[in-house]
Amino acid sequence: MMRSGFAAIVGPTNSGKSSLVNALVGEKVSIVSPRPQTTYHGVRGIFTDEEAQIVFTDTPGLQNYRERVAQLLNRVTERNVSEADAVVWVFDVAEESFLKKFERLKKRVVQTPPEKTILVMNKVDKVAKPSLLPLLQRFHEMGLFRAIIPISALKRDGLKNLVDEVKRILPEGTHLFPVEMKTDRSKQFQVTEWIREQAYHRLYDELPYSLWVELESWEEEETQIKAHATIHVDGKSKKGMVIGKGGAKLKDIGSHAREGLTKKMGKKVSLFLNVHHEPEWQRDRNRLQVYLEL
Ligand SMILES: Nc1nc2c(ncn2[C@@H]2O[C@H](COP(=O)(O)OP(=O)(O)O)[C@@H](O)[C@H]2O)c(=O)[nH]1
Ligand SMILES: [Mg+2]
Repeated sequence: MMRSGFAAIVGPTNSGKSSLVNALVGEKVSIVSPRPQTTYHGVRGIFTDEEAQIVFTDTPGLQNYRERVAQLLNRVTERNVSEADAVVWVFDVAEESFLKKFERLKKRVVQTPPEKTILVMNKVDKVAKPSLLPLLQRFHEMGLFRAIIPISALKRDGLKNLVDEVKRILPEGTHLFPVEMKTDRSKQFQVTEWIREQAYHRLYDELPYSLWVELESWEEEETQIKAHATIHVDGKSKKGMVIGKGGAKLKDIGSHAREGLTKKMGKKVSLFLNVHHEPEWQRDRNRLQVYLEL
């Protein structure tokens, strides 16, 4: 019997959700960063074996801020949860405030029935094993989860346990996507994301949501891709930061994104980037909704 369905990956920001989806799929489909709030969209990573096809949906980290952007990002996540057969909560157990974060999100956890809800304790590579036991016990007693699974997305530990557990939740069904497909996102989307990821890496302290990338043109041939893209920022000073001295920062962002994309796409990728200062684009609700696909 073949099973198939959707598993939403949710949790606080920076808990390793995108890393986990990439590890499960065996390929990078979603961008990762040490900064919080990197994922904006529901990005699907597709896992297929002989028994099942699981469509894991990476989601923006849940926020308690009252800011408009945070609220819209929460909505992206909520929608993905409501469409899912299984819900996988991911927490960083190595983080000091992990239990506090859990308590804050509990009102959301209880919204899905335990039969379809799994708790993943991520980053166990950073903690001593014995300290996990009381935690496992505590979460088990809550009765909110059908399974509690310690993993390390980074070291790829415990992934099989998670996959097996999700398989048990999914309904009977055939493939939802072609077997060789790893993500529902287009190459064009990936290009803009890989640029955003590099901008995040290189502008460590300035951001978080004040930057987005728009594709201006796309030319694909058998051996190469040429893309023009614009990095939109919301402040004049930020434009300068993204460009850097003599254009050095922008060049750096472009060359690292290009390197990753060339590897990923299996053909030469050339990127042409420019930066556009757009005052307060985040306050433009319509525009944000279009960008976040709401
Ligand atoms: N040590 C360790 N670091 C991890 C693990 N999973 C993710 N990370 C790191 O945690 C940070 C946030 O990861 P990311 O996947 O972007 O988190 P997200 O915001 O939940 O999507 C990145 O620096 C990752 O490399 C893990 O299992 N162990
Ligand atoms: Mg993420």
